[in-house]
Amino acid sequence: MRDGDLRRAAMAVLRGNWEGRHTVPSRRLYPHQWSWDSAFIAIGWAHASPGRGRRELESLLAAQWADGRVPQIVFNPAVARDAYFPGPDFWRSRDVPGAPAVETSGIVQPPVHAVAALKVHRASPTLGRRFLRHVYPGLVAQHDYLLRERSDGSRGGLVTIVHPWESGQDNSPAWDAELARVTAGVEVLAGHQRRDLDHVDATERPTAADYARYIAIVDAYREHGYRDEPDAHLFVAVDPLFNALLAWSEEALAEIARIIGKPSQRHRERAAAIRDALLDHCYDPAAGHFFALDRHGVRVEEHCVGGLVPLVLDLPAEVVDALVAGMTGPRFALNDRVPLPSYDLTGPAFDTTRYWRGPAWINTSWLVLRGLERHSRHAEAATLRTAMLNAVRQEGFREYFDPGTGAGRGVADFSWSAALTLDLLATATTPAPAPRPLTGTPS
Ligand code: 2M8
Repeated sequence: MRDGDLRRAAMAVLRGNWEGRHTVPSRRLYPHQWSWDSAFIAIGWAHASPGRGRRELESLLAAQWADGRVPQIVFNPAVARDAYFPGPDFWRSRDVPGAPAVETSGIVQPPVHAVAALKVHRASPTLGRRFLRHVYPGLVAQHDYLLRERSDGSRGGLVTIVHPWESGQDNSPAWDAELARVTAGVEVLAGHQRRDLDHVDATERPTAADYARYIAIVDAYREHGYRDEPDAHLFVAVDPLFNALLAWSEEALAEIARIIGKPSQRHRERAAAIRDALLDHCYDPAAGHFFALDRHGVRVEEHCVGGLVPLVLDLPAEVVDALVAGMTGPRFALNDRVPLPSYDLTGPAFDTTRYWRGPAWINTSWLVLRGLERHSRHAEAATLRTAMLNAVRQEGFREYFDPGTGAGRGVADFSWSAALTLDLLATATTPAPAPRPLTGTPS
């Protein structure tokens, strides 16, 4: 398939999943609006219809809670209440003071939205300045919530996630040990009906034992009115991907602030502080990888693709070299056929089919690709870009891909796979702009 045909096919997926104010990740499996999906999708719309990109982010921010949290899911009232589990009757956001009028879940997802807003602005800068003025306060409040409620100042100020769903890498082996501490049996699922298994083979999805724990974690948080009180959380972890995207988005906020004539220094300082904390706490020089932390701040030595995502930040050269060595070595086996696996190909928990335990995803590879470009690792970036395009060309815009064969898995017509393909095609010949130096020198 030629680039022009691939572009048209990607645009057809986004148009087919457009709901008037937002885009569903998948009509069948995910029929509502998802937070970080919307950010990636807006990046795709920036190339196809910047107006839709703006609406995508504005509709998500319209569902922001009074405390600043941007919810993981915004439920579409026009969709059957039981079309997705856990749906609005499970989360019961309407019972919570400060929740928006539209029903949402009570947790968050990785904050890559300021990066998306900046890309949407750059696609149509004249109109976009008004757009940036409109979304800037919500994006600042989103970060303020995380830095205020999810960080106690320990671990250098890194923010925590309080549910595996908040990482976006739901059943990653990085969460296994922390999740195992949640004492919930499958009886927790009684009275609930998982809808994911109507659409995707059970071997690709989280197990019933995992789902029982996911539900128990939300039950506890909901009982606390989704307030981040210490005993509200059965699960606490630090995710390098989540924190790297927060820092990257702070850099984007600095640029947005500059464009709309507001002070930007605080954003640059925050970005640098998070980057430094990632280096101090999550980076293991012996392994050459960024690891997640458990609730006690101990590194979880599982090599997950999220541990390569800090490449989007300004990093010391020896750290970049080590990450690239890990990516091209046996654990991630960078090649031009299949995007990066979500988890160590040689790891004890590796699984070719279960979605965040091995399969290759377009969004995480896209993040790593942008990181490689930032550090002028053009050869590796070109290889990864070829792999991503080969995957979608051969298999279509699937949700994820078998990390060995490249066979498409999960649902078809998955929005962020299409959206980020549009970004890849649009940026083929444009070298990434030189990174702006941050406050402070990387240690
Ligand atoms: C997957 O997560 C949802 C829960 O949020 C699910 O499995 O039901 C993940 O891949 C997540 O990263 C993604 O945002 C979501 C929608 O595409 O699906």
